[in-house]
Amino acid sequence: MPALLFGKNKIEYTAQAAQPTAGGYILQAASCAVQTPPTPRSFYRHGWQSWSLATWHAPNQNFPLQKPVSLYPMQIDPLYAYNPNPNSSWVGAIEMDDGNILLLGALGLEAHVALRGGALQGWYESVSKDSDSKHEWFVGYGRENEVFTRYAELLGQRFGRGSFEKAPRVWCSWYSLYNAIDEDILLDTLEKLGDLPFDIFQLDDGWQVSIGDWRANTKFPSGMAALADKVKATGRRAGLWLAPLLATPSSSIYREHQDWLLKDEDGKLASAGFNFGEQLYAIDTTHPAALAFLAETMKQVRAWGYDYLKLDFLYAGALPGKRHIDMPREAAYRHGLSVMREAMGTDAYFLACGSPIVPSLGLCDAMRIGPDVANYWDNDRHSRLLYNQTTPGVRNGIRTSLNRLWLKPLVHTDPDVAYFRSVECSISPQQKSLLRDMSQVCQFKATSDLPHWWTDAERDQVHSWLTSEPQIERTDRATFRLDSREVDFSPALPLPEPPSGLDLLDRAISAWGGDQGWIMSRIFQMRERDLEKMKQERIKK
Ligand code: 9PG
Repeated sequence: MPALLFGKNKIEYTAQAAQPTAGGYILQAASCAVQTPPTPRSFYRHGWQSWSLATWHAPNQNFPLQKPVSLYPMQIDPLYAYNPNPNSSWVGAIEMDDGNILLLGALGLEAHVALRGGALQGWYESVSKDSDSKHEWFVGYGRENEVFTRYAELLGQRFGRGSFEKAPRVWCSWYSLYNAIDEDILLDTLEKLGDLPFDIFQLDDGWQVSIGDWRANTKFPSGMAALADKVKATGRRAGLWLAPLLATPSSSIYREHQDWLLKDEDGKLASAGFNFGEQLYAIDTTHPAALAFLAETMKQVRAWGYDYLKLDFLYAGALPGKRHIDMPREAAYRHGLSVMREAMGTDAYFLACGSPIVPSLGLCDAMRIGPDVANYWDNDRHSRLLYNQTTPGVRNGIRTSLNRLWLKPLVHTDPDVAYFRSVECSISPQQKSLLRDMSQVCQFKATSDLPHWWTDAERDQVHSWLTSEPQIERTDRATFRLDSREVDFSPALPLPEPPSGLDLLDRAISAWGGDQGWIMSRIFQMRERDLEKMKQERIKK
């Protein structure tokens, strides 16, 4: 077997061709294998989209299946959900006892890496007929930081980078008000933010008629442009959330344009998961009329005055299925994204969320690099019983974001919001400060706290967080020096012990419940009612 040389180390490989490059080699192969030195200490697994788990774990660790199954399209790459070997999207790596790593990373779309049979095995899902030459990989060996940096550099050469120098500081409505936003409460919040230096006031989910009908609902009687004007009058820019690649049964797209939606192999509508109390379907980004709708939607929100766009649930554009034009799924997604980017203009700031990572590079300015945070550290039912690390929680958010920091040279990295409030919040002060430090490390600051929830001291903390720009030095995988302060994110890193014994029954019942649409819809409705109550009690007084 031919070998790659790294100093005195010889690493055997199979691929059509290998050429040296700075820091390693470029392989050409639709599928390739790189032999790993014996007994690697851990394996780096990289989840497909923003919310999917990225982690280091023991090479022989067997994971229970993540549940519930109905959420697979929304949380992981559904094509590999049942693989007994953990699947890594585009890139995988192993760490040796001496602390060096060996990384295999794709430089193209639709690529996967697994650790199997003593080798890092990489394959491209859709192989073009012409040759292996279009299917490139980077193999690097050495210090973790350096190897990932070189991989990111090569990705940047192929896909491009975001063009804004600094990330704006964002107030976002989701993690306090959730769907319970309306015109009055937002204007009240805007006023109470006073002169705190937020650059963006961003409306999240809750303003639209339905998922697919991107018009103001009855809670916004003055319309979307009027609200943007009010935001701009405070010297801030207006931000808006949309999930443009989704459509639910209550939308007019579902009723009138089923030809715009992705189908499965049997010609039925492909599921894009379950959320908002409804089944989710995906827009087919190869359909000309659907593309025209996407472009029109982007132009409309810009015309209203929104120039920070959080485009969410983007994975829907890259799901496996039958498309109007038969093309590889991530290429189809990238095409859809480029049409939206073009329509919104380069002067808009585009945050991609729930987005497949590599296919979004160069088209967005920022990317969510982990699951949602929440006003709690962890949800044991989700993380341990259902073995699902993609659902909301501070621990899940920090873990995956930390393991995605290598993306920083390519895109602004959004670890989700930080919390300062003590009301409506069960995170400990230490956990809150860890989350804040994560936003400093990512150099992306956002919060959703309602200003009247803050004590004076908390408001001061928000101010100094927004205005400070500490020197950041990474001292190890999980440790940093921010100016002269040591920060250690390791409390968020361990994965839960898989359930056993009686817990397995509990797991089965929870997993079953999670797959019942009617139960999930009921839970959604109850949550909405609770939120309204919380709003009446906490906000309106
Ligand atoms: C609005 C929210 C917020 C949030 C986004 C996204 O896997 N899941 O079940 C899942 C559902 C929702 C979700 C993330 C994951 O939240 O990340 O910031 O905008 O939508 O609905």
